[in-house]
Amino acid sequence: MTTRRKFIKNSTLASVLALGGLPNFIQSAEAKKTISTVSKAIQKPVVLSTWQHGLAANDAAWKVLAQKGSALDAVEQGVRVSESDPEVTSVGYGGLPDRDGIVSLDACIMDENGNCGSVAFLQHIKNPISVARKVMEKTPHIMLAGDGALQFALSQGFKEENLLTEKSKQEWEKWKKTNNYTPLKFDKENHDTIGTIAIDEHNNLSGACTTSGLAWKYHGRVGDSPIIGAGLYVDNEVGAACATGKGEAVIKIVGSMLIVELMRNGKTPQQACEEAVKRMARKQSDHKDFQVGFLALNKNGETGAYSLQKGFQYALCVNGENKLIDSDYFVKS
Ligand code: SD4
Repeated sequence: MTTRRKFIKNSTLASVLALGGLPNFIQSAEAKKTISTVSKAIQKPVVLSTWQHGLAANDAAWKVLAQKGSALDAVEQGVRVSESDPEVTSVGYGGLPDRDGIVSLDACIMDENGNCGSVAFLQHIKNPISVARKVMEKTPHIMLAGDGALQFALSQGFKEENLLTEKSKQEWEKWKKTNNYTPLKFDKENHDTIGTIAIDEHNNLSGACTTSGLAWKYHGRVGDSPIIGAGLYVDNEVGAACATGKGEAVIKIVGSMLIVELMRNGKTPQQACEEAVKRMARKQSDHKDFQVGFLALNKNGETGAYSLQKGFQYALCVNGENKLIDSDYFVKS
């Protein structure tokens, strides 16, 4: 059996080799020296976020990271920007409602010590990620849902607000006229949940994920985004991963946890994302009809991204330089 220590070493070595690094014959002492040189050569901190609005999230996260702040604070501050932006219609305030016209939000957060907090089916609170963080820090629990989550948020000083903007209400009314109460399919266009993962100066990883979920969903539906292991997972020994797209498909393969475990076993972040998407495709015969995208980051600051379909973009910020990147994808025809 391979020990965890060996896994970590193998995974570091695999990362180095993937960078065109060490020849196979190198002795382990030399290898160690070279690995640490290479690791230092990779810039940290690093933060990456799903979709185009991930650029604004990264900017906010970077402000924290650049001042030697923690990855945990960075990811929370980052995703709050998307949550508060009414133009982002899949997250927080302005998120498209369920088929009954009610906005309900899901979010989770995880830190470098394996602590996590989550809220599901939360209504009337603009920044569910901060409620999730309070669940993590102030309760003996990990996940609060529905009315209980709202009650808890209010007890922590969060303000109750109407999250349905006029624009989202109009979209819902338009949809109602033509759609006979049938939820949308999770096609390639209708979602843009924010997932943000980061490594800070102190070499600590954290992640956050927050969404209003699928537009016109059944009232009460909860996706992958608040589920630790599905929408987000962080293991400070190995790496972090997050997901966007059809939550039902991500939950079935426990996508983010799977990616972290693949990295633990020696895959690079890119290889791990690809393997998770391929597993999903193998096991879910309708995979051509929906979109899922994953992001991953390892302890060396290396990143990966892969999606089922064309069109997944993510924002990567290294050394203060924030770029939007087109992800590679699986379904090529
Ligand atoms: C969900 N995964 O609720 C979320 C939605 C999403 O980009 O990611 N949209 O299933």
